[in-house]
Amino acid sequence: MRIVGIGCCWLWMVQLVAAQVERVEPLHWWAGMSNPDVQLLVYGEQLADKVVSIDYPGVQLIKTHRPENPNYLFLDLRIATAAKPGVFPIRFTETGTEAIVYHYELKARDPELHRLQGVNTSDLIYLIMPDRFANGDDGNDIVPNLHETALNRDSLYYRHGGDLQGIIDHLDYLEELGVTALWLNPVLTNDQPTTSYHGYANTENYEIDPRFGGNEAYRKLIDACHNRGMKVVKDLVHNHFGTNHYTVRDLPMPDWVHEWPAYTKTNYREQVHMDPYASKADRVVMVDGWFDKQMADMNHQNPFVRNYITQSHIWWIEEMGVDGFRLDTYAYNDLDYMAEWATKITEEYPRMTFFGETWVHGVPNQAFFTTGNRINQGVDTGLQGVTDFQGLWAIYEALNGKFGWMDGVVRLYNTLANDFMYEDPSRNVVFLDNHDLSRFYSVVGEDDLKFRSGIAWLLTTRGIPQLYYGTEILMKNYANPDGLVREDFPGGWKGDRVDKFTASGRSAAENEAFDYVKKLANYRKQHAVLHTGKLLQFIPENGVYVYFRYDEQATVMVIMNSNAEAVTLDTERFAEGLRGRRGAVNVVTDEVLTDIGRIAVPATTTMVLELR
Ligand SMILES: [Ca+2]
Ligand SMILES: [Ca+2]
Repeated sequence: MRIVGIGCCWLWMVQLVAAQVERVEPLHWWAGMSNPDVQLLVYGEQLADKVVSIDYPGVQLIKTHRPENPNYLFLDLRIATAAKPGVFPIRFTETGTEAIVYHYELKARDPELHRLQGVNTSDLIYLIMPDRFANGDDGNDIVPNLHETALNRDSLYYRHGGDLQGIIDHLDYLEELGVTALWLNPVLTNDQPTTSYHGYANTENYEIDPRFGGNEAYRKLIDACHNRGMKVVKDLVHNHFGTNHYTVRDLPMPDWVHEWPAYTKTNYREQVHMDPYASKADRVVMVDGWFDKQMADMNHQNPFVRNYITQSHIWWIEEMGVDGFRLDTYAYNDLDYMAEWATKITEEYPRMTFFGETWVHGVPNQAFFTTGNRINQGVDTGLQGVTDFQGLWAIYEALNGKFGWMDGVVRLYNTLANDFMYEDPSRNVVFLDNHDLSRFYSVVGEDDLKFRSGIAWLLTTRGIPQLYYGTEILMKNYANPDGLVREDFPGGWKGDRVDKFTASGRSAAENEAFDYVKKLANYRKQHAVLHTGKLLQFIPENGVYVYFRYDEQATVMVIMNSNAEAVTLDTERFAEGLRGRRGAVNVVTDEVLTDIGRIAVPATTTMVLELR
């Protein structure tokens, strides 16, 4: 369906050039982008001596770069506003040989993209590891020309066969739960020999892994989500490529990746970015050291690397209409590059949203990476939001710790009190677990009351809540090794013994958990006060933490009783939040409270009240 006629050109072109121009990336570009410049990477055998020419109205070849490796050329193109969509020949000539012609396409931009909303506080993000959620097409489980062909559902390390069709097949389930956005762990092709299922070692930048269904399945998923008003967050890895990426196997230039005399791991210490006393040696190892042996650390000081990565991200927005980005291993990147990246993305798409993974320790360390230069970082990264690990540890302490001057629920209060360090803390993504962490139900000792209490906090505090697949059905386990928290969603595979996508396949406790999440998530979805309402919190006393979300229309009161005993709360102290309201409805139970002067709060319970 997409531009009939290109197929003929393509066949003709393949016959002419397949031997020498293997790849041109980005695969295609668009007329009418606000940034007129694009840099094409051309890969093929012995291109170094070719003279390149382009003859197409509005497209100017500004410069041909010839890096050390003769198999690469980089072409700087400037595309005038007046350039029309179409296919144009790029000619590669050399004395005494026939010209190679590569047909490159400038597409028309999709006018629908102006509707791009980004992912914001109105959303509930659901994180899926695509290999482990559902297998919608067993025909793609094994792709023989890729390096890893073993499929073994009993192994924590092998592929299990989950794919994008499996996600499409369960969108009803997710919509019923109250999910409005999906974040998938990276889905680009990872043609690595082992443990390629997790997706964090891409070997292609323009291809969805065929084991997930390829680019067409990704388009189908995004369209299916958009048709339901759901969004899709793409997980991006700037920091590294898989070692089987063709540009890593055949480096365009010696400084394409960070090479070390012997394998050098990063030190995983974010502190070196902000430490006024840090040694240069430690900084270099943090940013230029490798995250893992299968993951080549990209040299972000190299402008060709920057262009190659940034353009591929713009391509996925324009090509597929992805709604948001999650930026992996944020602290391991070169921050000057990340600032440039954010500028280029937001100049092209002012409403695009993105948040960075900041698995770091302490609010200042986390805020350091965010936009606004609030603490004189020296670089304004442009990073809108972060994965709020500080909130995560605070809710763990609130649920599992013992109340004290600095402990228990006080940790939650203290953590939010530090929000002044962010330009806009509401853009932070709050969560209870993810693909790298022990599952929340296990963290709270499989205590159903603590589980519900955490869910209530997740869906009422500030920020964009994120749920990890299976948390809603009490999936459990500790992240040691990681595979234990990446188990298959029961029912996602043909022949599974139970199907927990359906109420009849779930136990009573699992249904209770599912229904609890569903009730609060859908309440949140329908009530703007929990998206954009202000937050007002009170100093916790006697193990009870009280906060309000309020706007002109509505007030929601949240009471977190962290005690193992029921309490009766005298609410006089909270008059500022009650704003004259005398009654309430319990959002979870629908129980009506006619007098909220004193409120009975059960043990280990977070009560969510809509004040009347
Ligand atoms: Ca499959
Ligand atoms: Ca790095």
